[in-house]
Amino acid sequence: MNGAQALLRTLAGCGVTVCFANPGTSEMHFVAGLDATPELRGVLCLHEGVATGAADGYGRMTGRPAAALLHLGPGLANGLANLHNARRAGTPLLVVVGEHASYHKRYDAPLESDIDALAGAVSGWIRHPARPEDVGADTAEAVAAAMTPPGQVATLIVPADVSWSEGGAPAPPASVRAASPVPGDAIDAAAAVLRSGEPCVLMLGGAGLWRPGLEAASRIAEASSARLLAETFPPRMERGAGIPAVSRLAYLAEFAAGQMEGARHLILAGARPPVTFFAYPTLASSMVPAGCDVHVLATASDDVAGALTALADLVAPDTKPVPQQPQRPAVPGGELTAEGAAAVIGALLPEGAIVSDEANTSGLWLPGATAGAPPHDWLTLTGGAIGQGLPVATGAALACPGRPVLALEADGSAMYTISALWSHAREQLDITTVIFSNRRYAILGMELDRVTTGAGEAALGLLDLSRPAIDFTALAAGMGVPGSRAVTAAEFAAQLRNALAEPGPHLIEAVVPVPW
Ligand SMILES: Cc1ncc(C[n+]2csc(CCOP(=O)(O)OP(=O)(O)O)c2C)c(N)n1
Repeated sequence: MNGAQALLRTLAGCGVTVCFANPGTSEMHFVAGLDATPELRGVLCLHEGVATGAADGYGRMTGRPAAALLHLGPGLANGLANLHNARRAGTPLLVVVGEHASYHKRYDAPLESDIDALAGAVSGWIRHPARPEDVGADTAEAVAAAMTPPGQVATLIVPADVSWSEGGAPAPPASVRAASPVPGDAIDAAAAVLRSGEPCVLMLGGAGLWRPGLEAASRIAEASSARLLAETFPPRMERGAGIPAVSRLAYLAEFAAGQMEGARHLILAGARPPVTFFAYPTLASSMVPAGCDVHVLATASDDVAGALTALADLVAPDTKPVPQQPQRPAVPGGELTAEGAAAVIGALLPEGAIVSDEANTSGLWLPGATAGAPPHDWLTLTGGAIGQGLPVATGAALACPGRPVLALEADGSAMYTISALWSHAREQLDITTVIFSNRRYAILGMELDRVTTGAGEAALGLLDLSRPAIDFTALAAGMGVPGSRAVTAAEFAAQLRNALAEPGPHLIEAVVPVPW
């Protein structure tokens, strides 16, 4: 058995069943080994940003890593932005990077680069198996490292000669560390804060936004005066009718400040202390109000739901969670707007849907319009690196066959990784992509207005996507995805209904104005 075969057999033995791949010459032995490893499904992605984003979506939905197979330093570099998003999400994800044969490196061949430096920017764990004999154990450890709570990017850099040389053997799975239990002292301290009667915000993040954490948090809020808030960009949030509803902290610092106003205590459960997305000359970076004490109940690597449940049992032993009531907006009429599109989506969102949300400014009304829809999962842009939504939808659909996936995409962001549509078609994934076509980098227009005055034509030209207008239905058709365009709310509703009713991928270009 060669090193590549040992790698593949170990992955299969560790339960890694999907590999999002964009291979090159140094990965040919890995590719050749796939036929003998039917447990591992290779999914071709036409850009590495699709492969890494898809592995992120898969990991967020399953709690287990998918592999992303990338070609040397340049392939890894192409995938970095979505690995950054995965790192911020705490997603379990295994990157396999093929490297030049060890004896070839000193010749400084064209693809030679500093793979370690690139991997180091996003990985919590890096290993280079030096001999085929090491590959099995290193792979098993990589999978366990990726699953270290809450999850991290683990990168295995495999020289081509280690892949092709004999001497490999599969290794059994390595043990995975469980989420750390939260000590009783931290729970008692949070209980004391809640009992003080002083204004308190309980901020939830990570696994705290899944149903058990939300239910415990709802009990706590009911029995105390604590306000609940969710982190601004959660990796995966369970929401909808029957699940306690929690608002997310706003992206805009001015609104977020209002949500935090008056808090004397901030209890963090799986969330980081809130900060503004960027620095602004006139705003503080920290969103913690002056005079507010911060208490860490649980970090993202702790057992967040366990801590919340223990806290609820202390301060709210007889209190039940308050579920969101079912409620859907009416389908509006007239020209399509972002607000109207949100209402249509809220009206039609199917039960069990997975929403990959990269709608940006067009998504302002989505949380409200979908709050009372049947239960669903909501995945957000965790690291601010756009081009995540279509790939994450790809991975989520492969992770959860049988569940409908909606990719809600701003047009500018969609273009970064538009080739994900080709993978949607090739794998016949049940993904409905909605492109909010406002033909602008609208958020940057807003940011420009916030920090400068009198922007001229040259400046505004850099934020304009209308020359030429992007024909998303043609792009979709070119990649095998049936597409349509909607300019009225009624057209959008009819097209969304059809897309959701028919299995396989669809794209709807929703032509909307900028919301202001
Ligand atoms: C990888 C990456 N490159 C560039 C940016 C900077 N950026 C932030 S928002 C944005 C434009 C977003 O436009 P679009 O996706 O169309 O959303 P809209 O603002 O129109 O709602 C850009 C280029 C980024 N966040 N990430």
